Amino acid sequence: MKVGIVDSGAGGLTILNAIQQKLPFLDLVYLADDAFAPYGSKSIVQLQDRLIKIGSFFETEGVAAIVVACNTATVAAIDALRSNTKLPVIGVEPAVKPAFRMSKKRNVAVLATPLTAASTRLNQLIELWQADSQVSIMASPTLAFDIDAWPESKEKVIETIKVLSQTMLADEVDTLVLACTHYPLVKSLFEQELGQGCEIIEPSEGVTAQLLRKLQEGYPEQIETQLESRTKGKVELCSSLGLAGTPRLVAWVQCAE
Ligand code: DGN
Repeated sequence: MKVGIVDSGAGGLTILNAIQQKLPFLDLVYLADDAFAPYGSKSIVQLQDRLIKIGSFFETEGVAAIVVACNTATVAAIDALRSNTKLPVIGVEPAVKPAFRMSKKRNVAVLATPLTAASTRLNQLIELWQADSQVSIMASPTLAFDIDAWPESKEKVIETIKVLSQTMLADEVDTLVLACTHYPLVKSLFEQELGQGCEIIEPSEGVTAQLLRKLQEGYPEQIETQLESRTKGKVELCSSLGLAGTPRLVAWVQCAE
């Protein structure tokens, strides 16, 4: 059984990793949509249009479900994608609920792209779970893009994380929600700056659990058998710029444009 995963770049690999660990029998097609990156600086309409096209691509690939492994694309365009495909679509949401539960000082920071930070969805989630906690929403317009440009951008990434972490430490934040799937790729840099007094939360396990639920709903018997087997699925990495050597993808992007 095949599942499609999309992000603007490398960020969704953090989700792919978790899926592979928990559901190793799945064949995974990962699309790094680098021809359209960064998603964080696109308009909602542009992202809706793009995700609908990506949905059609995954349909032609014969996937059983689509994982939108990107907070920005989820808040901006998941509803549009769901209305345009019959496939189950799993998105990734900022993990604010566990963060508010975990924070002893009742002081949480959420770090995201500007589009996610300003989204109605993030603000609704905060309103729902915040209770008496303080929350700082922090947006970085460059961090996801710079992480994709690693290792050339290493110094820039380190500097950005240092500056963001200093603000969080000054605010006495004890729980940080990484609300962009690129950020867990550099979790160790955050840990280095923030020290042990700050928990860092990311969403990959939650997304994997949700994917499993959806697949069990659609294919109960097949999934039960696969969960018991030791079959290992294939992983195909595609890039819409063709960087990963996938001519099929390049052709698809050209005809979709
Ligand atoms: N990984 C994307 C997210 O979770 O929001 C980043 C999108 C981007 O391209 N900036």
